[in-house]
Amino acid sequence: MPLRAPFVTGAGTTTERRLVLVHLEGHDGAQGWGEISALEHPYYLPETISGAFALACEWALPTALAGDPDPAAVAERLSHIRGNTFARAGVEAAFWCLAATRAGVSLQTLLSQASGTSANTQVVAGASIGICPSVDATLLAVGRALASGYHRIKLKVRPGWDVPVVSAVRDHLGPGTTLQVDANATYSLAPEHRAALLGLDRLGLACIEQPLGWQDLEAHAELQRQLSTPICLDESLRSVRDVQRALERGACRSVNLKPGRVGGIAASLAIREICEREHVALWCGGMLESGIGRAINLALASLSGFSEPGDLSPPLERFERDLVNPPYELSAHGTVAVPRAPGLGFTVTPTQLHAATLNRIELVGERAGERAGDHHARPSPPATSTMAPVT
Ligand code: OSB
Ligand code: MG
Repeated sequence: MPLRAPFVTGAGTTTERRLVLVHLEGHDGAQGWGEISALEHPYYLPETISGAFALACEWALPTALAGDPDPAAVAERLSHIRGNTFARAGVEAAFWCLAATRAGVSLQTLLSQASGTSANTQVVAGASIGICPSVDATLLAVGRALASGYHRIKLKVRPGWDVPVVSAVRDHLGPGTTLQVDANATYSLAPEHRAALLGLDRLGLACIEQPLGWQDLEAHAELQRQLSTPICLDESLRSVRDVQRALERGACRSVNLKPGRVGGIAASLAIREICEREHVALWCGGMLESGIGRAINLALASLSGFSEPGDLSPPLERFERDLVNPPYELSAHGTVAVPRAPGLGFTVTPTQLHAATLNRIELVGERAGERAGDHHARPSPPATSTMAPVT
């Protein structure tokens, strides 16, 4: 899916989004959708979208299909796969969606029941603004986001693009608007970086997201002791255990929760519970998803415990076309309404889907089960391995 404009972060530039969709169709005709939202490049986290496609076809789907389709049971089987969180999560999400469809309830209702917590009918959204060519271009983008109704502005920063641009935006906004930054792990504790981070600390930010290395909880804990602004972790939190460790060490005071990054919805529900119990700020992050992935994030973010606006902007703001109908939209109040229809709650448009599809692999009946049963066998390569448009 081509982006309307490149999305630039400290981790790299995205101009076109390749995603992997997981579509389940049961013998009863019930359907489930999931989305694998790993990025194209390995500069955000190690997982790439091409690798995740292979892992889903060769391991995650066969494992998921090899037993009880109950989503908690699927999540348990998938938990034996190490890493590869985005691939696992996309497959698992499709089973949550399928279960909701079969129960005749919305994904939101299923998640609310599974977590024993209440849910909101509207979810507050924030805007994530990439690194722009100039301060003026940034102010323009911020102005557009405010006019759209967003309740929070998140600016991407990196060394050399931080205190001056963020101060200019803070001056423009005044002290009352929620502003935060996301560094995508581009800073260190070297003196010049530390000075910039201390400069950001004076700008009244809601949080500084992932300033330091993706594997470095200790450095974040050290930095958090020196900042009054809460550190929020993104890349560093790839499991329930990671969240526990980060909180124990004081490495963050805010959690960006992306179901793909933590390995799925079951893990997300456990993290939600921890954050609610420990009164830790929690919000739902984004991965430039299509309407399918956004719909799943939306259902999750509607649960109690999500205390801050999420990266839940409509896909049509970034992409020329989306895959769902009615479109995923932002209200004039800067919220997104959670659909009440059974399952995903949005209809996937076959024409859009077909037009956007580059490659497709189908696992059918016994074949899927057969491949899944034998964990020790080397799986055969995918049936279709070229990236050619489907005609
Ligand atoms: O670091 O939060 C991030 C998008 C892709 C990869 C990483 C990140 C992002 C975002 C969210 O900032 C943007 C969105 O999905 O609206
Ligand atoms: Mg981030």
